[in-house]
Amino acid sequence: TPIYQEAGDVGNRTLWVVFVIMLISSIAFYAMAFRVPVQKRLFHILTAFITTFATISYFAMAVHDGVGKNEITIKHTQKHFPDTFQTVYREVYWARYVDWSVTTPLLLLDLCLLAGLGGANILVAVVADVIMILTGLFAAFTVEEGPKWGWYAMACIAYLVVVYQLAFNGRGVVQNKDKKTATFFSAIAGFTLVLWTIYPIIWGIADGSRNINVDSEIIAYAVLDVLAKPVFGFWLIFTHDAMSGTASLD
Ligand code: RET
Repeated sequence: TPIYQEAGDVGNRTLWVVFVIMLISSIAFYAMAFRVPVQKRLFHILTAFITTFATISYFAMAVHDGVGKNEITIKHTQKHFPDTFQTVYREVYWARYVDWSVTTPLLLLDLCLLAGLGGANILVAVVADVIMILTGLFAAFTVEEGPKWGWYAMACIAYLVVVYQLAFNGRGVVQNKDKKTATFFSAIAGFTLVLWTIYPIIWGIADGSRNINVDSEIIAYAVLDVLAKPVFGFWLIFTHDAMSGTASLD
């Protein structure tokens, strides 16, 4: 008999809660955008778009549309008996990857513009980021262990490129701005890198090796997503608006 690894009530309720958080944050970011002059709206709009995509993706997961299944066969070897095989079906929330493939580049854009990175560096960060998410998606649907961790390794290498752009190039170039902006960039980019690094860890123990159930996986990503999008966004916008002279993109 096959084993089904699926979300229960707790997971489903969590998806709805995050949907509401993302929706309310989006409305707040759009409202805040309208209250500043149009030339100063770029961060507000970018951040509002990020939570808008998350709202759509969480809705899709909550109504169970953005969800597929991954089938793996486990072989049980027994002495003196023929081998038995067991099929495990685990839910794969592919809507996350649709969300991440759009929102993580936009989050990076927020940070790159704050630092004042040049076009080539921004492009490298964004492209590496898209490669990270797409290879992560392939990893999620690959059923054989070898290829699965191969895709995962590729995603991790792409992630290191993103880290390099923010931690080295971003930090270097932001020194040309005023001291407040440099300090703020270090804080919010540091926060981002710590949070983002937890995603591949969760992936490894949830989707990758199936050591935690689907409900725990949903909760772990829910906490990370709320920190990485609404909390990140409010922090960025309030601080940026408060920094005199840097409210526009200069
Ligand atoms: C995957 C698995 C493969 C290895 C790596 C990953 C990284 C994912 C990241 C996701 C960030 C998501 C954010 C969402 C915002 O709400 C794809 C999990 C490295 C860094 C910030």
